[in-house]
Amino acid sequence: SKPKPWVIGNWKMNPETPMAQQQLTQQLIDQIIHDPASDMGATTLNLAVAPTFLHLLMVQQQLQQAKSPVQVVAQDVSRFAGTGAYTGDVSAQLLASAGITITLIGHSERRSLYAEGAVVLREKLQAAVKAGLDIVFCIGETLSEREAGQAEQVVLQQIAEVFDSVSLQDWQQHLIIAYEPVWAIGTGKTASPDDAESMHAAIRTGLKKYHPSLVDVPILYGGSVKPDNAASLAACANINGALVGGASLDAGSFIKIAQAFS
Ligand code: G2H
Repeated sequence: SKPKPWVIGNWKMNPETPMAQQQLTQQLIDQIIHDPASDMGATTLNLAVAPTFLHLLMVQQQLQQAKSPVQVVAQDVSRFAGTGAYTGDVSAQLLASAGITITLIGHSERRSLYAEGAVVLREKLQAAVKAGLDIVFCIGETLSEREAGQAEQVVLQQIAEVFDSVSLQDWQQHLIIAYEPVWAIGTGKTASPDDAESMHAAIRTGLKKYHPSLVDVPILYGGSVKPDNAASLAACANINGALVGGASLDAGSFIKIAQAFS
């Protein structure tokens, strides 16, 4: 059985003002309410957006007050658990105590722009599971790695290097994988459905080797997902949803993508 799909809008460091954040949120609320036939977020789809830390609670409150099925996701989490003297950081425990139940970890922008590697990502995974968060763990190869024929090996290594940082039970209950080929992020290039599907199948086979129960870990695709390529990605057997950057900043586009996966 295919796991229930996820469509997550990664707003990154957008939009610019609190009012623009509220407007985008309101558009999601309105357009989803106006499309009751799709039943989005209730039984067929997990639908979520990831605003900045600055706007996370504001957006969450707005969605909750409107009884919207859209959930909020943190874009990142501190490597340090609990509370304490960590200027500028937001821990998993602070997120959990504010009702945020899920976070991204290891997005390629964190890996490349902030030099986050296995050591940091293992600590972030541990901090997140300790606080009971669900995690969208992002992996993906660069263009040069793909051209060198190493895409699968790189991606499986990104799982291997963190795998034992959390328990098998955490993997079964709290982990979602997002495969985002770095060369497809924000570039307008998408992996073809065939390339994406073959990587997703390889990831699933890799996970099953750790334990057969990991066959059900949702594996999302990310990298220039748009309304016009969402349906062909959604049709792939091993693609269980999408992590959407640029296109999630337009409510109409984001909802079309969500509909393709619902
Ligand atoms: C990949 C993706 C969302 P975009 O970073 O995480 O962004 O859809 O803009 O490529």
